[in-house]
Amino acid sequence: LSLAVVSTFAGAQTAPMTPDIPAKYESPTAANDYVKRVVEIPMRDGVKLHTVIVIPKNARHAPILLTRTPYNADGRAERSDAQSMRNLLPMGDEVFVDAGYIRVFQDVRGKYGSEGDYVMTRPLRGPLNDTKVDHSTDAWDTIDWLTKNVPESNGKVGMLGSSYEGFTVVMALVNPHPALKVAAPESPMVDGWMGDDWFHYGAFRQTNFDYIAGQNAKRGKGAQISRAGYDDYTNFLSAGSAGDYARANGFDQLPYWRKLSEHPAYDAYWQEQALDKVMAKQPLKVPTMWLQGLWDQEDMWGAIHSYEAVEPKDKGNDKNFLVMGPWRHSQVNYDAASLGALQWDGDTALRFRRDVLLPFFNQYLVDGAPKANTPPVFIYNTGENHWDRFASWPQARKTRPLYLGANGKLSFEAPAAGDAKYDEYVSDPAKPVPYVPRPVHFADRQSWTTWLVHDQRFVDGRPDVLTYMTEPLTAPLKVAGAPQVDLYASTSGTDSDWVVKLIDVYPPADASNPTMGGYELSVSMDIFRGRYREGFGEGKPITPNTPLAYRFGLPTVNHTFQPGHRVMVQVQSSWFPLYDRNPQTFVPNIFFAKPSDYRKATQQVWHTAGTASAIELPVVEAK
Ligand code: PG9
Repeated sequence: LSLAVVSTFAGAQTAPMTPDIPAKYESPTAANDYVKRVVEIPMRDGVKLHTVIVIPKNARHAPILLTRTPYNADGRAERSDAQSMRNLLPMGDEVFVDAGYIRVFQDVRGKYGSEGDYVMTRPLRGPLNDTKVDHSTDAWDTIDWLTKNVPESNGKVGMLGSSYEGFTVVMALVNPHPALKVAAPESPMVDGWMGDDWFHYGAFRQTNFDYIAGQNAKRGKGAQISRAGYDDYTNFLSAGSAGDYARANGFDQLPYWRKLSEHPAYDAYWQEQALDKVMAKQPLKVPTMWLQGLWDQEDMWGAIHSYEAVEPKDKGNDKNFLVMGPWRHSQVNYDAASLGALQWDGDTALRFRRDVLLPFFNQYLVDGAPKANTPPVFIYNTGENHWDRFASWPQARKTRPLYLGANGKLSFEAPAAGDAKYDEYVSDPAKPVPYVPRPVHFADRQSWTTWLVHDQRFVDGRPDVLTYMTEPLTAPLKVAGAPQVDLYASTSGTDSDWVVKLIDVYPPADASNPTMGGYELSVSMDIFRGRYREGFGEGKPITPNTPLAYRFGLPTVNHTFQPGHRVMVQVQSSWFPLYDRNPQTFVPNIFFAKPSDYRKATQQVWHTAGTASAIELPVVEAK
């Protein structure tokens, strides 16, 4: 026995102290049904962009599906360590894999494997960008290279991607390469001030601190902000202003924070970057499907406003398409049979990807593919639980004012003379209204992705939240378009936020689904920073104790309030800690408000003739 051990040992080729990590290790690929090529594609300025190309084995004349990402191209193309392309690529890609597409992911310049400088949502060349490159040129150069260097392809490229990746799709549409044949910007980041990601009508979204640190502290995966405690309500409240929070967490080192905080108003910095305005200037050259969720907690503005901006120039009604699903942000690429407590009619995202998106892409990308039966507008009715196919949007041609009245009444009848003129509450910045029940934990993904459909009963009844409600409906009430807020309100302060929520109140009991009994489902809601009442370009102090008009659009809806349900409107003046607190005293820049600027204010919502607060509902009248 001892001889055998010695002889085995003597015959061994690998010395015991050979380092155990080889210079290079590659998994065997013979069994894979795809080939992966990783290439560095040169741009016109010499910068090389890291690009992962996944090609079905034996592909010929295959179309290319391209996504340009700040989120690690290598990682986007390795969902699992798989032998099959279907398992390798993200879930949303499965329908394209089954159809034989070549899939390409590329790191945008300056992130992960790509060379160059990273500039957050790099503006187009022009007043804000004096370099020779932007995402429009990078997409052009990439598509040009792909059509010349991927022999398995048919030279036709489609682009798709959600959020930041959707923003890069829109950028590619600004001056599209001729080989770009079709595009789907999914929840694209289009206007960061009006309602995508950074602000909503000027109110800053503090969840962005985590995003900015994660995105900008390093070229690869960035930094995490450490927390004093679990409850972000307490963490942010004890920090003071958003600027105080930033300073305490080292954000002065991050140029993007400095840019954001130097531009609190909708000045040229934001206006120049608003891609819906850019897209509106010329007709679309590439068939484009603008797509987003109806409860998109991150990019609620971009797709619908781009669709609406471009539509007047789509003379042939053959280039501009709109899709809105009953989805959270980016849920189009995942399972969408439910959202929070809401159950849909099957997996709404899969059905869309399979039955609408893929045939649309095939039509323009697959040689000889039939014309797809693509509806100009494909939108989910969230009250009746089905998809609608429409020729145009919005469906409602006019709006009907739903009036806020005395004693919590909400109705289509204007307020009666003799009723109380207003309702009043005290908004205290030391006790802001939470946007979800405490403890608030931004990192809780379930809470973040479903907060827009959270049951609003948790604040209904708070002394600083006003509630107005109709009688139970006797007939369906269908709204299809963007509700407009027409609020007459006064504040004892010199600045104020106004949060307005349009809510579907379910009947008190539902034997089939008991937990939905009395559910207060927000159909559409938003926040408006009062200092921008007279114009977004510059914040101005509010005249105290005077009813003034606040007009702003709420997110688009396609919802039928069912008989037996009631319509509710809630009004409040904070939504914390998602939105930074308004000090309620006018200061030049709210980011840097001092503790003494934060003051209680008495708020009044008016309902008299001449100052009749209402929500203009885009009602589709029954035939
Ligand atoms: N909503 C994210 C984002 C996009 C653009 C800028 C900042 C954030 C995203 O999901 O990509």
